[in-house]
Amino acid sequence: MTVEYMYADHLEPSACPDTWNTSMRRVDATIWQQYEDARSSEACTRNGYERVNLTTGEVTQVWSEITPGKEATRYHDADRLNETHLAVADIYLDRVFVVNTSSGETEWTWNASSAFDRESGGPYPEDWTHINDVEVLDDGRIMVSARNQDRVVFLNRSGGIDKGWTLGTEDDYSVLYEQHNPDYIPAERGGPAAIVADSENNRVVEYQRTNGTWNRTWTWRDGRMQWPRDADRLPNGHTLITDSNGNRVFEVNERGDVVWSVNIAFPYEAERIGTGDESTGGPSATQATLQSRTGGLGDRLQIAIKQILPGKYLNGLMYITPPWMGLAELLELVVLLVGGVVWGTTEIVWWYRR
Ligand SMILES: [Ca+2]
Ligand SMILES: [Ca+2]
Ligand SMILES: [Ca+2]
Repeated sequence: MTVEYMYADHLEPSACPDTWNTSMRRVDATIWQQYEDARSSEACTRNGYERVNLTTGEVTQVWSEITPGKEATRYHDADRLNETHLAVADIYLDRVFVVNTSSGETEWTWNASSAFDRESGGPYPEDWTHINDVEVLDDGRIMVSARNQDRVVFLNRSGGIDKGWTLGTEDDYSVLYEQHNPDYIPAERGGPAAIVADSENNRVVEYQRTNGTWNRTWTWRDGRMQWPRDADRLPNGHTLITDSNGNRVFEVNERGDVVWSVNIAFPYEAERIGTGDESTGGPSATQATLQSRTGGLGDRLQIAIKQILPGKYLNGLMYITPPWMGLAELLELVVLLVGGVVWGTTEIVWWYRR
């Protein structure tokens, strides 16, 4: 009953370091100067990895590191490499590094700049790659999700990308659109396959690797799904899905039916306790002969209504509205406001004409 997780804790300016370790400086001097200027007034973030014993409640700090600022500087993920080492998805410096948690030393680094153009992805360097997930594979490689490049890449430990393995192409939204949390399913469980929360496409997908290419073998979406950010294939062939702006965590079976669903405000990711990390032990969609769900008539109607507003704006709107507000409530609010304005204007016009 022990759980390990990554956290990001925003600190008051007074709790932030006076001087930053030089390794924490961005290559770009302009941005660094902005941090220097803002340091007296701006908060910073402690990114840490800790372990909690759910029986006793005892919390053990494993490792942590402070980054300047708040936005796009909080690490989203770390994965355990062995007893003493973690692989960290460094969203701040656009890299993946392996840290020895006993010595605090960084022992291995892969810089995204060795593989991607500065013109790719988001604004450089503020939120360039938005690296949001890292997974240490049994074969020694590290799988990395570069959200803003719409790509999942496979790193070998000699420090390069396994080029033929990259899943997704920037701005080819038919494959991936700003994904989160890819999980690797190895050959012995019916892979190689990757199950991915294809967030901006409002779906969860699985790609199977056949003859050196990735082919989509499974898709799940319904009308409510909005910005999913995690999907775990469970050992029994079910899939645990985290629907961030749909405000729910739920599980679907092999036929694609929802077997249970819990409403929860803006979840990021979910784990089934006892089945191992992410999709450990889960079969590929091909092996478990999973059925896709792409939405019935009601779902398609809901999806069509949602498409009136571009996904990014809708996600932004869902992000700022209270968690109890779903798509239906949002539409009701729009009807109320538009109706109110039209009614009010009509009344005023009639008043003056009288
Ligand atoms: Ca991970
Ligand atoms: Ca997952
Ligand atoms: Ca998970």
